[in-house]
Order: sequence, then structure tokens, then C-alpha cells
Amino acid sequence: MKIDALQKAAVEVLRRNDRGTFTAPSPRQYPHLWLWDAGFTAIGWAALGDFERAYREIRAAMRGQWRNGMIPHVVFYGWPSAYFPGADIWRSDLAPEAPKDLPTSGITQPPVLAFVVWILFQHDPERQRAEAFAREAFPALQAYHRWLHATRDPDGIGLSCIVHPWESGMDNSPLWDLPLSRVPAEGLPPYQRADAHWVPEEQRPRRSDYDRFLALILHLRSHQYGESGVRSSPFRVYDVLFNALRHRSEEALLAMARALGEPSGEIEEWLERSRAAFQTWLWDRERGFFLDWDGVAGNRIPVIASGGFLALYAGLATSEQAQEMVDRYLRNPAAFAPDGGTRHLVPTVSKMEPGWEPRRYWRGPIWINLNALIAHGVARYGFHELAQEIHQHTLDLIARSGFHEYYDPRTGEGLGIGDFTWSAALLLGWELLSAQ
Ligand code: 9WN
Repeated sequence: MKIDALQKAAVEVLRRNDRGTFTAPSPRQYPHLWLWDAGFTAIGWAALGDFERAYREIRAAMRGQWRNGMIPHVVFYGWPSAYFPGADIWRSDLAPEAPKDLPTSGITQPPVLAFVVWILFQHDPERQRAEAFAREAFPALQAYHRWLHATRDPDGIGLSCIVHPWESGMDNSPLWDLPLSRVPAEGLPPYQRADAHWVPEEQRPRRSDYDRFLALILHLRSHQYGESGVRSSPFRVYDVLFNALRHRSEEALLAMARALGEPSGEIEEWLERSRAAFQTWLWDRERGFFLDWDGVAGNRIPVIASGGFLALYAGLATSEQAQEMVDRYLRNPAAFAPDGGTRHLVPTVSKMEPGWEPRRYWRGPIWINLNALIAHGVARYGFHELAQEIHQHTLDLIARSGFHEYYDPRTGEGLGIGDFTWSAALLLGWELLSAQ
């Protein structure tokens, strides 16, 4: 398919998945609003010149915000549905800070909204409208980031922890194998998964993962999703992808504060602290890579996953570190680069990892959102050819298999659900995500 035919097909996916108030990631598999999906989707609407629709998407996500600042990972517009775990499991009504009239989940997802709002601000040709929206969004985004710093840094290290794998967006990554193995999953109530109805089970997380996903929800719920639940969580990880996107968003918040004439001292402090924390806690000199920090075990998680490259998107690596990550991993056929066995960039997990599974969700397949963020990350450090290559691989995958949720890096086969919103939105809005 030629690029304009692909773009036409992408527009159709966005329109079909548009529910009016929000765009479903997939009306069948994910019929509600997801936080980082909403950010990527807004980029797609903006690429089409429909800024009103992009703002509506962001508003729909912010509408779920809790009084403590948290923006939840799911807002259950369109509830009830067959989705598991639904609002009846999350029970946000038990938490005093949750919105009264709209059920949500009780955890968050990668903090992409602030940098997305900044992208919209920069590209909207109607300047008054752009400024009005930025003014509307700024206090909510600032409150969200304050919450990320205050409630989610129980160890005081300058980074935010996640207390559920879903908060990373990379649900069953091998990154979580060790930390999840410590989550007790005995005595769970019986439950019925709904995720393997449209998608073959071998492309989804295992039952043992779902047990722990549910156990963690029940733990957090028993603490009304408050601070005590974070502190006592058996799963507490300072994830590179999550914190890199937090940092990128805070770079955007700083730019926004300056553009709007708002005070910026607090944001500058956040940026300074996380820049140092990436070096102290997450950079692994021996492996030459940014690794997640396990807050419960007190060590780095020795798994090379592509989320590590997002440190480049946020400008958090030195140029030497960027060079090492590219040479040792991204360009290395034994790790992420094509080697005859794999033909496409960028698998989510290094092929050297024993936990690598090329068809199972976040354990190896290629995802379009990560490809876009990695490409713009390497471009930020001057690797323009590599960025181009990743873009070309992405276009080839979509041309071959359509707008799938993820792709087999060996064959390019589309996996997971089809007509997936962010795959379409980011084909359209790829360039807007540039971090330069
Ligand atoms: C759980 C919506 C979301 C994405 C995540 C992806 C998947 C949910 C699920 O779908 O997660 O949050 O039910 O599997 O892993 O990144 O935001 O598209």
C-alpha cells in the first residue's frame, strides 16, 4: 500500500473507533478510555487538523482525575461492558478522592498527557484556542505531576514508582517476572477473563500473571488506592519508561509555564532531581543500559527491555550513554536489530533475554507507540538514519499487516486485536512526536 492509502485507512480506523466523547483503543477489546492511548490518539486527531477533537480526547481523560491529582489509567465511559476487570472490580466509589459520577480504575499509566498538550499547543494554528486550552489543562496536569512526586516516591529517590504492571503500559513484560513472583496470589475470588475472546490466548498474558494483576488491585483497593497501599505494596518498581515519559512531560510543563507566565520553580526542581536520579538509580554501568529499579528488593532488574531507550526520548542520557545503548543493543543483531531470525525493528525485549517471546504481548512483539518514541529518542541524539530506519520498518509492518495492536518481529504478522487506535493515530501523527 502507498503512504496516502495507508493514511486513508488510518483515518477510517480513528473514525470507526470514535465514540464521541473519547476514542476507544478498540471498541471490542478495550471499550473504555485508557490514559496513554488518549494521549496518542489526540496526536492522531491533531495530525488530521482536528484540534477540537484532540482537545476533547484530552478533556475526556482529565475528566477522570481524582481530587488528589491522580489521573486514572481507565475511565469507564460506556460501562457496563464485558471488559475485565471492570468498574465492579475496581470500585473507585470506595475512594473518597475519586469522581462521584464516573467510575474509573484506581491506578495510573505512563504520564504522556503534558507533553501531548504541549505538542497540540505548538501546532494548533488558532492561537487563541491553543492558549485557552493550555490554560485550562495546566493546573490539572500540574496537580497530576505533584501527585506523581508526592505519593509515588515513597523511597524519596526523585522518581515515581508504579505499583501495578498496568501502570507501565507494558503489562506482562519480562521486567515484571521477578517482582511479580513476590506477589501472593492465594485465595483470590473466582474470576473470568475476557481478553482472550477476540485474541488467541497465546498472544496474551498468562493466567499466573492475571492472578497477580488481580491480587494487586485487591491490595490497593483495600487501602482505597491511597498512600498506605503504595507503601505496603508487594510490587513497587521505578520504571525507566514511566519516569522518562514523566520527565518528558515535565520538560513540556516547564515550557508551558513559561509560555503562560506561570511560576516554574517547582517544575525546574523536579527536572533537576530526576536527571540526577536517572544516573544514580537507573543507569547500569556494567550493562550499559538504563534498567528499572525494584523498590521492594532494592536492586536493578537485570532485564533489557526497549523501554530503556525512552531515556533518550527524554534527553536523560549523556551522549556516551546513548552511543553505548545504540551500539551494544539497538544496532546489535543479537539484541534488538534484525538478524535473519527477526526482520523488523524494534522488538520490545532483547532477544538475549530468556523471557523473550516474539508473539506474546509485551514480551517481544513490536508496538507502534514504542517505535515512534524510540525513533524520536535516537534522533534527539543525532542518530537520524536509525530513526528513519525505524520509521520505515513501522510503515512496512502496517502496510503488510494493517493497524494491529502488535507485530511479530520475525514475520511482521499482525498480532493482538486489529484496527487498533494508536497504531493508526501514530502513523498519522508520527512527526508530531518529535522531541527535538
Ligand atoms: C490493561 C489499552 C491498553 C493499553 C496497554 C495494553 C492493554 C490493558 C489490558 O491495553 O492493557 O490496562 O486489558 O490488557 O497493555 O498498554 O494502554 O489499549
